[in-house]
Amino acid sequence: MTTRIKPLTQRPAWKALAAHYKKVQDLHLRKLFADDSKRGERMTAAAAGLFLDYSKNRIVDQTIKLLIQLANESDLSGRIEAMFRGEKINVTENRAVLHVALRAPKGAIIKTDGKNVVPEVHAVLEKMNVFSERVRSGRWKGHTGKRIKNVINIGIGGSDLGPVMAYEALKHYSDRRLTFRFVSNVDGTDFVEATRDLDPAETLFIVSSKTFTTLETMTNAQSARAWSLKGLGGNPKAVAKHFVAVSTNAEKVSAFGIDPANMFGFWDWVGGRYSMDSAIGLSTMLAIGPENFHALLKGFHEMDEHFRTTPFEKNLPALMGLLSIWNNDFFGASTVAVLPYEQYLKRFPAYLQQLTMESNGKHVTLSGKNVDYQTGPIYSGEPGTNGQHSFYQLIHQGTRLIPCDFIAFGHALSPLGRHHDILLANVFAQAEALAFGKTAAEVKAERTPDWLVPHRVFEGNRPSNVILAERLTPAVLGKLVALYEHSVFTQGVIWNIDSFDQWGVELGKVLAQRIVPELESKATPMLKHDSSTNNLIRHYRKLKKAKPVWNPARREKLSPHSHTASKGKL
Ligand code: G6Q
Repeated sequence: MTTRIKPLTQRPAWKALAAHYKKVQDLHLRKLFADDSKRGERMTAAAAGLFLDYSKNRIVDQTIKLLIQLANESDLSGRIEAMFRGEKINVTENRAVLHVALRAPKGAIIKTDGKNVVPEVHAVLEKMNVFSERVRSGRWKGHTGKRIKNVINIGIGGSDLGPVMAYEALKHYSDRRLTFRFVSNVDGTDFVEATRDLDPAETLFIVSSKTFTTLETMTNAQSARAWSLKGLGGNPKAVAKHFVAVSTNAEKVSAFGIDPANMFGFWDWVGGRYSMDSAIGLSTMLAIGPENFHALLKGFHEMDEHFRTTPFEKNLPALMGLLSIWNNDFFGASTVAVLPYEQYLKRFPAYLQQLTMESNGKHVTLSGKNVDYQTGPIYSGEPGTNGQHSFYQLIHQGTRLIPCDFIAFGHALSPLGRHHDILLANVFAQAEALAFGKTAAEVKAERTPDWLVPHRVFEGNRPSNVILAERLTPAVLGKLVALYEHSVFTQGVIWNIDSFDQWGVELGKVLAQRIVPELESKATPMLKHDSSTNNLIRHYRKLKKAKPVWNPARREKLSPHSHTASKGKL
């Protein structure tokens, strides 16, 4: 699959793009728009209810032609088909990459290792439907017979960021009688704050972990178990009513004490950061209900089909991926700002950070050779308009080129007076200001003193995409996530890297396990790290021994974690 494709920088389209870049690099968007009155209408594409305006990128028609030629020379179509066919395109883990099967309709056939995976996907979805209805209707009772009012998802990375993002994004559609919390960090504060005002008798934990071995999640799950049992009289049978698991590891789940009947499975062909639409989305389904969850899946699927079947010049994920390559590899833009003008999408940039950076933060090709070009850019962002009053300054007038993705909607989910028009005016104004800036002549015409003029000049020529949709619904969220998933895939194919492994994450997991006993042992440990790590460990052990400046015993009394024992004593 990879051998007949030339190394990236030797592909004719890459060379042509490099030459083309030299010609167009200094063209200003002001001129490009002035010379072509239809540019803003022409350089757009729409699919599945999403509208993409990419006209404010530093491109001409020839750029798109060459980028598509690059996609063809990189066999993007073949690689898309290979993914949808269930080929093991995650070569370093020898796994298929089938998140697209998670949202395939019931009758679809998607095989890996000769087996159609779609029926299993729908069997798990059905189990999730039934469970969600039981909890949401109050038929599922806790150990003491009380109905569940609080749901806490315990997970980290891919087993957390998707659920948190989806819960926040779709809060408008959620059952407000239920409280949702998400515990990910092994820092005890995360767990303590998430549970401090909750009654264990009304609280259900979802332990979400593909492997069921992740240190943070297992530590939090053990603390949750202790918290539950303490509040429920200590009977281990209570665990069955207050814990469910989402995992691929049935053995570890039952060793933890969770009834396998309360385990929701998924498969090794679902990567953690591609799993929010698998059983990892159980908290999402509990919040918004099965019907809305299925609408979310439909949205994903619609974008999948668009990506699989649409020619690249009209293909939203392919275009976004190719434009990202252009900005990153030719203009040297090392970051991308994701700027949703929708408060409910406040966790979307954090979610995309993992999706994009864990997928494409790679320095070797599929065959293990060092790349001689830049790969995944750094993603960051905040919802607008908040960001405008902080980091946008650097985007407008700093020395770096930061392409922006603006995301906005025709309708507010919380309509309030003039708010939405004002919000949207800001999106359009920002994209306009970034592209066109403000010249010295314009600044002078405002009677600005000469010495102040340079400070008030905006060079402009800052690229951006604007993505518009009617309103943020479960289906639209699915489409947006799939749009970015496939854009990431497109970029990974061009760079010829494995977008689906994460060896960088694995190393940290192993090293931490080694150091834990060195911090906990009573006897002074024999340290065999480098001198800095050894010294830091010794320093920490000293800090641990030092007398606390406040009395933890008193804090313990105040802690709601002992609230069943200490209620009334506060
Ligand atoms: C995602 C990564 C990583 C993973 C977490 C949690 O693609 O693999 O973020 O999701 O490390 O892993 P577990 O689900 O196995 O606990």
